[in-house]
Amino acid sequence: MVRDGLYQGKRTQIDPFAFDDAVSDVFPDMIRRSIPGYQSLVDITGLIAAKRMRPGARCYDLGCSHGATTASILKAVGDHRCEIIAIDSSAPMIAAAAANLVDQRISFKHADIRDIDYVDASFIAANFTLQFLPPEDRLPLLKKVRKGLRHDGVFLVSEKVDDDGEFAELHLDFKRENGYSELEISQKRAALENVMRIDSQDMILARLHDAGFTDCRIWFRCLNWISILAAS
Ligand code: GEK
Repeated sequence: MVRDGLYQGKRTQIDPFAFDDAVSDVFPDMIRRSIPGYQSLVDITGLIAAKRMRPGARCYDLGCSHGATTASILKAVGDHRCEIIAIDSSAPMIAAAAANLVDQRISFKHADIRDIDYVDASFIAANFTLQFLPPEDRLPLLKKVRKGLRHDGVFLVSEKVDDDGEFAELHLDFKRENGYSELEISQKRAALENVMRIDSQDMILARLHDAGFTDCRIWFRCLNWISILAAS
């Protein structure tokens, strides 16, 4: 795994964060050192998906990056027949996912998750992806996702939440503990401004409700990072 040192050097200008080659090259290290609970959440996402996926079931992985969630789902379903559609709008990310995961059951799509027609899905996962959409595009996407689920299907969505200062401060401690310097933390924060726009937990739950998800449960939380299982 290549260590993330992207924001180590002092920059005179901070460009908006993008999922480009440089980010993709260090991505597995970056996400593990940045999101508390990431590995457990991804591992359990697979177990949750496997419970919903009968043989032949279809699922979608929205913003698949290097394919960690898809890999977890495949591990949990074992040899069962299924179809996983793994989508990412970043060319280097989807190329890395396709190189990492060679399995006939996966279709990789280099596409925007807002442009996909979701059909007959037993499970749809969006692990830390919706927070990168413009806020006004989130409800229309959630409506499409809900319509694309089977009646017994479930949507799993994970996001950073805007919370009280204590968890946000502890999240910074988590990053420091994982070797990020104050300069790296502040430069990355500046790069993410206006790119990653987070909502409160209440706002996320209200939006899911507005999209028609009547049964929403928070199944995972680590500091200011949460994951919700949404069904209707
Ligand atoms: C994981 N789920 O490892 N359409 C498609 N992809 C998008 C869009 C969009 N509109 N916007 C952003 N992405 C992964 C981690 S990372 C989270 C997800 C993070 C993609 C983007 O290219 C990136 O690969 C991913 O969403 C977000 O479990 O970096 O914090």
